[in-house]
Amino acid sequence: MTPVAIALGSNLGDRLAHLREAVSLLGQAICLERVSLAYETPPMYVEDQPPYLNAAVTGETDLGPLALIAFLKSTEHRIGRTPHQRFGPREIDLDLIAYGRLRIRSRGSIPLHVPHPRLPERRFVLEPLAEIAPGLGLPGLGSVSELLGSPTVRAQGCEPFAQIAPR
Ligand code: PH2
Ligand code: MG
Ligand code: MG
Repeated sequence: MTPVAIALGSNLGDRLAHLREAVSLLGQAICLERVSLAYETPPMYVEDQPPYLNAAVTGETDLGPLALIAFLKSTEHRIGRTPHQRFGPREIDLDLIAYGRLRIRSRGSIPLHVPHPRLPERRFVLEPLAEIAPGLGLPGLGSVSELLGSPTVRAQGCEPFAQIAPR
């Protein structure tokens, strides 16, 4: 079993229902350990879109990294994700943040990057992750709580919104 961290986001339709369904489906292939609150966050990169709900989960899985990424994609599909522009609005987004201590930087026909390369600039990923795994080390990037100390990150909005899992 390998420890993994996954970031969740939704800004279309019933955002909270999408996050809850995602957590329930993720449980089919990941032994979930912790589920963060949902946080409401202003959209980054493409600012003309609705606010997001973001969250994070940690757990352990028997899937290899490629199988896990394929599982995340198929789960997005099952929840009803439709094609959207890069950084644009989406029903559900499931991003692999960390897979054990694995570090991949591959620019092949299918680019593959673990840990997620834009993690250090995203409070909407770091804050939920800090709630459930503050000491988590991201290979090559530092720990979650270190990254969250950056002033540019701290300047971004991120407000607790609701509980996802009844735990
Ligand atoms: N996801 C994006 C682009 N911008 N902004 C916020 N606040 N939260 C997201 O999950 C997000 C975003 C594309 O993946
Ligand atoms: Mg994303
Ligand atoms: Mg994604």
